[in-house]
Amino acid sequence: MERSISPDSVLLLKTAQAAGVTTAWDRYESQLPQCGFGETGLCCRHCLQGPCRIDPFEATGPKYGICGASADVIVARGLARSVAGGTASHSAHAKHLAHTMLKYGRGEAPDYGIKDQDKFYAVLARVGIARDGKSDQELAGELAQLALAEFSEREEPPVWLETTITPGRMEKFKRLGLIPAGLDAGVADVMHRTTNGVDADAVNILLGAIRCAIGDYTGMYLATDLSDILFGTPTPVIAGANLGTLKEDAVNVAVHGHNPVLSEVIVAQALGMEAEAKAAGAPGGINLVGICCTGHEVMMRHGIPTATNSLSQELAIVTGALDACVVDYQCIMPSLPEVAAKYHTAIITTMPIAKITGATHIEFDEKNAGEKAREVLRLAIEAYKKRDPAKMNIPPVTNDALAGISAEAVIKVLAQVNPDDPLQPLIDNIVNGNLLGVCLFAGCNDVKITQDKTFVELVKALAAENVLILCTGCAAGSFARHGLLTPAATEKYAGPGLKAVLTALGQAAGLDGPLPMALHTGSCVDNTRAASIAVALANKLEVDVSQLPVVATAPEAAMEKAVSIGTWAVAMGLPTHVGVVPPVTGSPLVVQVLTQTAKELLGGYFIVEPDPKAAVAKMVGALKERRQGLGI
Ligand code: BF8
Ligand code: SF4
Repeated sequence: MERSISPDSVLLLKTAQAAGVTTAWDRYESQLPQCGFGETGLCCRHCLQGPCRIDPFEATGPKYGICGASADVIVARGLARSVAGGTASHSAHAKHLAHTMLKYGRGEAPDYGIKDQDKFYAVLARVGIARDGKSDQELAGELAQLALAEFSEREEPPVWLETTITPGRMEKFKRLGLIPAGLDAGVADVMHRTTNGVDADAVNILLGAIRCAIGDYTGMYLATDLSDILFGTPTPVIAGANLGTLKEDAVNVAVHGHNPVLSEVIVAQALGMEAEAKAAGAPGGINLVGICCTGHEVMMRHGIPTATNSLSQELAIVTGALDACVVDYQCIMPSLPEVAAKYHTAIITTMPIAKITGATHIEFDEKNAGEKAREVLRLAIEAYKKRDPAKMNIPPVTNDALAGISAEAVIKVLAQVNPDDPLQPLIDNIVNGNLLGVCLFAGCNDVKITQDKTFVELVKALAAENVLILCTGCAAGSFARHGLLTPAATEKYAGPGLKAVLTALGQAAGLDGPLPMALHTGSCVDNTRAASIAVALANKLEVDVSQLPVVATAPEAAMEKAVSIGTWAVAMGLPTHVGVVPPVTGSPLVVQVLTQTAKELLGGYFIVEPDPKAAVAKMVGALKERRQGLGI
């Protein structure tokens, strides 16, 4: 199998092989063939009597685990725990931001403040905190307390859920018992009911997983709100992409992981340390780049280039030009110090819950954030001095990428067309057929399929069908690396209706050409930005999201976080495509619930389709079905 179609990855994979560096792709091959029981979800290790396996092929093979759990129960439990893993990750990210805001409110976080007061006040109003002449600092403390209260057991529905979805959806969730008792409570509930001897009804377990995923949505929404308040709501910005954004003459520092709490301070401190870098022999000063979602956070707020994605993170080191990689948490390969041992790169961990053996740990906290950021950058400058020019091999591949299209930015552009009613032009163009509908691209690269191939095929085909594309996280990173976040891509690939709409919006935004073919909506937690646009459309039309011609896709999904996001997308009413077969095929019942019953219950459902052409046909079919339902 071809490993990647990303030109920089292709070049560096050859370099890695020549240098004897083992990458995720090599380790994947060493795992083959992967265990069929695991692949189909038919393996359980939830108690010490296991592992138990169900044999789906041989009539004489075991059909029940030792405790009596059936294939359906084992598969549903496994999936539910993935959703809990994803939800716990996003929720920890959200809580981290709430704690930062709380510390700011107490005067214990000198490097932080309120960057977007308009959004701050808008969120306060939405969640029901009256300003009453209080200072921003006091209000920040109140908002943080309210945010933290979302996570534990509570009697009232989570505020960030109730105030951000359509009334109809809220009603439906209440009726189906799908409101989590709290965001962490949803995770704990799944862990409880999936342990030995609790829930032994596959459908009931899946409902628990959906409830947990609705908590995931809530935490993600909250995280985006707090990030925007603390660090600014993104506005359109042109940045670079690919590993060619590393510079030969600069101290190259990658910020990698997910949470902007650390990377924002590094960005702020880097400016003040340019002279130090130059004195160390780097005329280009400090060159910051991003990897994974931390990369997207700083890309959309500061125009910092996105170097690469999760799957190809090791290749950033293989350029021989990366002086430091500073990480927070999530999607960071434990192999980084091993790869770095062959080069000069300093791998720096910063979070108490995310250390890596072999890395340098500089523990970060908000009280002394600036000082810690300078310590990190100083280590990068020291590492730069050890760079070996003979090992340097920066691929000559860069692309421009327009990023920072927050929901607020979308509304602002639309308001140029119709100041009184910004959403109307979008609705008009959906109704008149210029736009067939909207597709949100999300999710990861997955080593099991050729990196970026499905992303690129799918996005070109959907754009040709006049589908408006939003993208986040590694999907946005993938498009950036292939030059698809550009006006030129619109000219080349968009169908006539989409091109006309993006050109009109581009003109309204004061650009020379159309808006990019895909709109970079942020990091993975920012998938809720796209959801908020869909909710605004639904509310204006007085319908539910489940009636809108909107679909989602994670064509190269890999992580548990993608599973929890996909699950809440379905819960919100979206047909949701996945291009990698999740470990559920061992239970026809679970497959049926996810792909069919969910549609009857929630309007949203999973479309599992690895073949790109067939996937496009199914998504276009889903959009047309929705249009028909609306009579357009
Ligand atoms: O949260 S898309 S590989 S980097 S999980 Fe990770 Fe997947 Fe990338 Fe961001 Ni999202
Ligand atoms: Fe086996 Fe049941 Fe224990 Fe799972 S919970 S390992 S199926 S005995």
